[in-house]
Amino acid sequence: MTFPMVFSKEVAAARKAGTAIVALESTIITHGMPFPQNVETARIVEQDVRDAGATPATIAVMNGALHIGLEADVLDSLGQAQHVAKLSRADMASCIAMGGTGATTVAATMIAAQLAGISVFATGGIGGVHRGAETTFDISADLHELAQTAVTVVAAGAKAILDLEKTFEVLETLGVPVIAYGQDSLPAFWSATSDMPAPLRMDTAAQIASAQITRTAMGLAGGQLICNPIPKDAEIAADILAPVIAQALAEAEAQKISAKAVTPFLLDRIFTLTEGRSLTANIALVRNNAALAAKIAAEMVKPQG
Ligand code: PSU
Ligand code: MN
Repeated sequence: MTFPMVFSKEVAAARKAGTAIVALESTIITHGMPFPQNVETARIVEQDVRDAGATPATIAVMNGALHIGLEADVLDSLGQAQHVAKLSRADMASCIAMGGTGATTVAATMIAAQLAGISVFATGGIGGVHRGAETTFDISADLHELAQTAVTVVAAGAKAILDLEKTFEVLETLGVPVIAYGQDSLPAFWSATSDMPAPLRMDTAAQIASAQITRTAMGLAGGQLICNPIPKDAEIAADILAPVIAQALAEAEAQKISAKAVTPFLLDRIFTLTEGRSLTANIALVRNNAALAAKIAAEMVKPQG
């Protein structure tokens, strides 16, 4: 028994040649950004990966097949589709079995990347521990995935709508290396820095690749989270965002938004409340992450000494 896995032309060629590939998720396209910026961004990010010397593999489930790399027309239709499922570890297999279509979250994209032999993945921000998780228990499956699937995830930290302290505590408990790129503090998604010291710091793509390879060689399961700060000229200061996030959270609570709907609801409200500035920053940070991921992927495919 197997399941359908479809590679885009460029990903198939890169696999054959053994060159660097970077996985990209699709929930950010369907649930994280409005149309048409979502499709435009997805395309630009794919080009950023190419420009930095790797092949992009945007991942999604289309009509029951796991797609590793989306042809341009498929990406277009996914970006405009309504009511696409948001797939995590819990629901990816059932979506494939039922012939469905769904976008992959960080957790599901990591699983798909590993199945396809891709070891580096770029996104915006991972899911994490939601504020108020002590009563709702809303903790993203992304965290457990990092603990068990050997894929290096490049993000701008966890989304600042979350309880960042609790998110990093859980990652520590799960044994996930959290590595800040080029600075001592953890970035906070829309803001480049925070007052949280980074557990680990690395300054080169080669160091990051070597750490993942060493981890796997030691028999340690799981990946690593690379926290790459948003470029300074694109950041939104944390004190400007704090009241906006607070308002979005209050609205989510008043409207009893729960489960998978929480993150998309908050991102959409913050987009409106910042008059689009949050989206501009989000696009800048994803592009920055794609470029770093491509460099790490290039290091990963070099013969290791
Ligand atoms: N990063 C972004 N925008 C997003 C997401 C990440 O810049 O929309 C998505 C990712 O797919 C991540 C998901 O896995 O949000 C987390 O959702 P949840 O909190 O329901 O686990
Ligand atoms: Mn959740």
